[in-house]
Amino acid sequence: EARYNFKEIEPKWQRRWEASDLYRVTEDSDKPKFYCLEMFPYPSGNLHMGHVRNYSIGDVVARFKRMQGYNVLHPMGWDAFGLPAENAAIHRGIPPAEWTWSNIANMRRQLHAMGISYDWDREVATCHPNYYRWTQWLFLQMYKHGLAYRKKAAVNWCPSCVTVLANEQVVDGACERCHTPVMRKDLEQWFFRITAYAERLLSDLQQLPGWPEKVKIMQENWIGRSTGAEVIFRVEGSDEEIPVFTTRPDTLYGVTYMVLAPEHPLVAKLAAGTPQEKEVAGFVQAARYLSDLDRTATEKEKEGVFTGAYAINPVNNERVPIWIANYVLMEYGTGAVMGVPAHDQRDFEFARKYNLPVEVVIQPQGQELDGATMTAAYVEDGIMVNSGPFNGLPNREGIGKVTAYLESTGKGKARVNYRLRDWLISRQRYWGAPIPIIYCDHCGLVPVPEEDLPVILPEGVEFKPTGESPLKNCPEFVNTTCPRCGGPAQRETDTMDTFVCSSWYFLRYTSPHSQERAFARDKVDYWMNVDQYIGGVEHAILHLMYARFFTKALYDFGLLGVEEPFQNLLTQGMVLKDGSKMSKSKGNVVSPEEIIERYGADTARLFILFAAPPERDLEWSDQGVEGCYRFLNRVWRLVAAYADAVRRDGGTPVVNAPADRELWRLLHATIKKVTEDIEQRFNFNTAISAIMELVNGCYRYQDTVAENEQNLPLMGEVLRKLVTLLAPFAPHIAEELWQGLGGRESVHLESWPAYDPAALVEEEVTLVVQINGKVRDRMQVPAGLPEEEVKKLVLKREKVASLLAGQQVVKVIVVPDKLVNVVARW
Ligand code: ANZ
Ligand code: ZN
Repeated sequence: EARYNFKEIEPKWQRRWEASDLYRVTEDSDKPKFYCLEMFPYPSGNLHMGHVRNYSIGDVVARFKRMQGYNVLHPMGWDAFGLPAENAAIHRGIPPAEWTWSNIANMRRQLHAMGISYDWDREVATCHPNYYRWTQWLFLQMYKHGLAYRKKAAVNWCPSCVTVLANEQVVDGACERCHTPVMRKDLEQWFFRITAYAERLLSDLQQLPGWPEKVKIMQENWIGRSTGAEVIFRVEGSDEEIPVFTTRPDTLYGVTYMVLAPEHPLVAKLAAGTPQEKEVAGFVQAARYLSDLDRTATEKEKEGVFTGAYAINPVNNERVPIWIANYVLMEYGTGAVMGVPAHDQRDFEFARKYNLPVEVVIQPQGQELDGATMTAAYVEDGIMVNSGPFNGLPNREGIGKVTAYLESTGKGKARVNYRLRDWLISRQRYWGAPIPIIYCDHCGLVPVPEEDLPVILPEGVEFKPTGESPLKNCPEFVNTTCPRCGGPAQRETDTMDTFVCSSWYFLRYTSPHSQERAFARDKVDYWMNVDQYIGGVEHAILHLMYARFFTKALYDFGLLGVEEPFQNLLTQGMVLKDGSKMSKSKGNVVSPEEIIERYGADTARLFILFAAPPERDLEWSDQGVEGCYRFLNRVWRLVAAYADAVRRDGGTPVVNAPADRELWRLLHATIKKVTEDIEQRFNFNTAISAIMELVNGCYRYQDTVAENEQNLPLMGEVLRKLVTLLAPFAPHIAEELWQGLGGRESVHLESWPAYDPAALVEEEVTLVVQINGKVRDRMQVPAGLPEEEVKKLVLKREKVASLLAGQQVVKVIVVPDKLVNVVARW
């Protein structure tokens, strides 16, 4: 009998599945649909263990659902635009397209070698003109609906990557990719108006019970909703007004100064002609080199300068100095803050540093605060004091009352503020989807007509990191004619953030070949939304927020019938080695290709699914891999030992003998456990251990039951079910063994086994009967029989009664399902 030769069977089945279109799907209204999606990879060149984990998890879900009778869409593609391709071009002279496509080819080959059940016919690559044409088209829809706009903005600028970064790509004040501190720079940029969806993005999180709580909390914090009021301060001696956003209108009488962000448009005007003018200009210049995070960090020294101008407090007409300071951000609220040092810690520190007055307006119950002597801001609740008509009110009530007063006098209004900023999508980069806009001297900004799409990314472009898009060096691209007047015009040379491309790829999978539209309405309606999305938690904010925004916008444009893209989300843990994340920089990488070469894809998949539940981090273990490989060999030998006999001696099993009944019970208990572990909890690890138990049970049966008494129809049934249960985890070996057991069609077309609840009951057990500790008898009783019943039964037995004749029963001790001991005396 042949040994387990994964090197032969894995490529063989991969070829046959491919040739028979086993995983190809089309819309089928007779079946319930299931859309199973793993986050598509960036084609860096090679699969890493994180990919292997992500796709193995997804493949179990897809195969399991397919066997349960669902019409399963399980696609794969490439998030193929982005910086690394461009860096390869700069450092190694390889054109980005060539680098990307050859990486895709290699990774596609590696994915095939893993035996994942993708419908490859639906493969997409975001860098293909057939794809980015529709990314451009979606940009135009955003533009048409007022959700894409251009403005000059102070942007995050990475001096090392020489590009603009989205707020989301700035981590701890530094570029997320190269960790260089980020600067501020004013540039004309394209934005998507995601802030128009802030409220829906927040409140619709409640419609997502199938998302991890931690991801929803991260999104909630990112959106950062605050309620309060906008209060309008007048500038003394001018018509200018400065609105401020505050969450504490109850402290309005405690304002002792006002602060503007250094970039606030009024700054230069206010300081003009004052003795402070020069100092102010110097301060503004310096602030550009500080990131938002550095500016607002609580441990950071608050610094500012007086502008020389004054504002008027609208409730008491007090005159307060206007300062500028690094702790106020232009992008938040109105870019201006009312300073209330007695009740805000940052204001307090600022006031103490620059000798500004501290005025208490909220008094704690039973305690007298003094602004001159207090050592920290009082930020708790209390009673309003020094607040004119509001004196004596609890401050929580005061918030509403002061706001109402401001509204009635036209000096302010209630306001909700979000931390979420509009999404900056321009990149001064080559390898991305060109923004389909033309600038005409005569007509101004003109969108490229839809029928002229795609705006093709030209080849043979020169790369010089200048901070401008390399497309600027390409006159054939830049120079064009105006679609409106036919005169000379220039193309936009910025490309789109790659997060734009990945915000709609799950829709393209539903009609990947369409030349007419981004996605066909009937197909997208059939498949959406994604029933199970699986990926890394590092995308908790960016990608998942943008994809939700796109889905909502397209719903509003009437192009989609759903408002949320991903019904259920599973965020997988990391793959660790020696306690830290597997990564090139740590030099602790185990390459999937090596593992597949040595043990086969089935072992690699099984190990990664067995080593930890999907959401937890997983520690790589060579012994663990070895163990999984031994297990598959054990399954192989077991099936090989019975395959011929089972094929000859088929039929429905008759289960009578106790050993047969035990094996039958174990089979059904295993089916139940594996089904529930996959379906309810994604506990693939415990599902796999249950399958291992079943294999042990089979070996026990083989070892303890004489060969001529072994129930071959039963064994056949058990092995066929065993192989079926194994199929989602280790698809190649399962297929090979299935054929060995006489299967005609693919095991992956089998129905998922159902268990028989009746088979789970352990029907009868044998009790040992003792009298005064000596074994005297045995009796068969129903399993789990209550103690009282056992006592009655044992005393009624003829043999026991005769042995006890003339004696007195003192007590009866019962060990349930095992033993009963009668204690008796003469
Ligand atoms: C006066 C005040 C008094 C404030 C008080 C707080 C406490 P969240 O909760 O994050 O929304 N603020 C407003 N705009 C700002 C900006 N552009 N840069 C820096 N700080 C800004 O915080 C809102 C509070 O942060 C606002 O309420 C304002 O300070 C400050 F006892 O106004 B408050
Ligand atoms: Zn024109």
